[in-house]
Amino acid sequence: MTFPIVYSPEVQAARDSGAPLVALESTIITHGMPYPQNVETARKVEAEVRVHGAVPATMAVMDGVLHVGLTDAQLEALGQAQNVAKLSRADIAACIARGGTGATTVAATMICARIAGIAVFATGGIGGVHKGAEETFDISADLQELAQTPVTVVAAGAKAILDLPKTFEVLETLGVPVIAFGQDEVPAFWSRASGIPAPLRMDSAEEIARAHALRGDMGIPGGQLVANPIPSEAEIAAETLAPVIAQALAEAEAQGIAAKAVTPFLLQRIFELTEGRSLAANIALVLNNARLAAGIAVALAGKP
Ligand code: PSU
Ligand code: MN
Repeated sequence: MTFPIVYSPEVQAARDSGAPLVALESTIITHGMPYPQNVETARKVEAEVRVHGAVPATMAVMDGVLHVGLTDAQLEALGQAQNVAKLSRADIAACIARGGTGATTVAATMICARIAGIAVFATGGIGGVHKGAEETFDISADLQELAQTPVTVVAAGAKAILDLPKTFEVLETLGVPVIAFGQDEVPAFWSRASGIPAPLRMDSAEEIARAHALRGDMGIPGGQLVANPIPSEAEIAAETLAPVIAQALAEAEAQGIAAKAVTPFLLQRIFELTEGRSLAANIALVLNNARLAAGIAVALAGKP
């Protein structure tokens, strides 16, 4: 490697023994949830991956070094840090070059996972096409990354703050497989239903692992998006959320929030407006995704 990369002791041991690994992002920690729930959730997500037979590798850039796997102290420090950059494909190399510190979005985490040879990644929701994109052109770099980088991403769909039909249309255009897990429609992050039929449906981790491996064998670039519905007991009905999302979007527009700030602003306002209910749902769905991702990683490693 010609750049500074450090594997945590746990991840290094997994690499040495060929144990299955699951990549985790860090933007959800620094920009997606408030402290201390962010660090508590990150710890629970890592534990969930371990319980299901894989080793978690949370990605972050700290002081110019790409970290694959964070120690508990590093996780705590990142969760408390202020003014951490939100890194995507465009700026991760620049951050390392400058000796900076930044959290990885879905796009940047996929890049890190590929570098580390990790095939599976669990997160909450991917970025996508924002409502009003026909005016703002705001489309997350996560979608392009899914088209290029061979990592299977387990998410609860795209966040309901987005224009879901346009998001899935772009994924289709980019040739990204969108696989709903165990149901016929794609989930909508905080709720199980979106009304959008799933392009693909799979019911087992093994099948998803086989499709991932086959794409590699066939030389098809890019990853897979596994859209894993939030557990029923944790979901929030779309009707309940619609006015909250509308209010958050209106505030973002009134305050001129743009570019990278849009998604964190909306998530924060929705947490506030739902008095934490959206946060509880967010935590439940990330844990659910960690579980499935571990199952896929175990299946890919060919271990029972
Ligand atoms: N999903 C969450 N919380 C988050 C994000 C996703 O539940 O904080 C983050 C992810 O890191 C995703 C990013 O890649 O938001 C998308 O940002 P943007 O829309 O600016 O591309
Ligand atoms: Mn954007």
